[in-house]
Amino acid sequence: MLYHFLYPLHTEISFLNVFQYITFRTIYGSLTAFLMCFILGPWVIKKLSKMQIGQYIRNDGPKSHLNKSGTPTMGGILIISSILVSTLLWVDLKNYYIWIVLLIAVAYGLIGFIDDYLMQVKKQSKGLSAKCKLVLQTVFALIAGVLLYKYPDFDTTVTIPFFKNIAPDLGISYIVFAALVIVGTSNAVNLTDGLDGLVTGPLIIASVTYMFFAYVAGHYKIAHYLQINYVPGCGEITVFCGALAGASLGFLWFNAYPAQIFMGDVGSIPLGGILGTIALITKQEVLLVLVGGLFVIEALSVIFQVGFYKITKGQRIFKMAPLHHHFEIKGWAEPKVIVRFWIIAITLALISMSTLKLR
Ligand code: 57M
Repeated sequence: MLYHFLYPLHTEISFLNVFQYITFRTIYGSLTAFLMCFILGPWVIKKLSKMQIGQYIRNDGPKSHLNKSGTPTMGGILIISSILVSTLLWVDLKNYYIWIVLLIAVAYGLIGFIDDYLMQVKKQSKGLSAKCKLVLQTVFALIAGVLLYKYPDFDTTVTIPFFKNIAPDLGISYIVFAALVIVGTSNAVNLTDGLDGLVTGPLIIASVTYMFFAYVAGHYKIAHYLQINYVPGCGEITVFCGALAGASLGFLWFNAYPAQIFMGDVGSIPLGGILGTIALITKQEVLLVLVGGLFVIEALSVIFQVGFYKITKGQRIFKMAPLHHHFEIKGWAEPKVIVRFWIIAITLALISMSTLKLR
């Protein structure tokens, strides 16, 4: 909105010309979202504690988690609201892609909210069933897929990192592919959210990485020079990535070990969905396996653990899945697991950036 109100005035006040620059709006979009989370954080924590919206801790997990019982949860409300406010303030609202990513943010936010609401507020032992969550996630992901497919400027080829000559055109099946990416990322991020700041750190890393990819893909000359897909209009996603990184950073202030607040499903489900959608829009879909490699590793640890457990009727590969629990049970201190997993996420993000040159 600031862009729409202030930029047109640049003919009278030349300083307002800066509003045309994506870089300027990205920086201030990040700061807006960061400050919103940072300033409102203590108030939200107090409010959630007063409403007794505290985390219930399963007693079959690592024992160190039992003293986390009652930690305020549903902090995702703060993250998603900060992203929404900052985005509405700083982006060009005429941009088509922004509305797709906002659709996923709001729809997935509501799915997560209902799930948390049933468990944390209504104190039911179970929230939405896994099946119901998956169906709802798939429906909205398919809608996003259709919206992308229908957009005339959108290309349904898939870029394979390191192989610039391999780019299969999925045609209409891109819709199903898009849904798989969005739903898969949402669930992988949700599984990773099991230690203080464990998911927030890598989310910041992934959003900063995609901030670069969105800027580059939306800039005709740079995209051409680096030989990556040029996506007209994708530059605005840079501003959105800034808001995502800023809000996550502001939340991390309170979610860092020992956490004063958890994000809940209302945070992890939409944040993962958003990341998947950004990967699609920037045409760096397959690269998400590397940018969000930590989420992939965590999800695979669950798939292998559950598969092996079923096949062998009770035997396990890991001491407990997802993988972070395995290291906790092995005796690593929680902050050590968290920081080491962040180091892995940073390394993978750096490797993914190298694909800009290696192809
Ligand atoms: C949610 N949620 C955390 C918090 C957070 C299929 C199965 C592997 C599913 C998996 C599962 O349910 N995962 C998704 C993970 C929970 O955190 C809440 O949930 C939100 C995210 N959705 O924001 O509100 C707990 O995680 C800890 N936490 C922190 N700091 C944070 O900043 O310490 C979260 C955020 C919190 C807190 O303790 O209560 C969770 O782990 O439940 N299930 C599991 O992860 C379970 N694994 C399991 O059953 N493994 C089995 C195999 C055969 C599937 C095995 O390996 O034997 C474990 N989860 C827990 N206890 N809590 C089992 C033991």
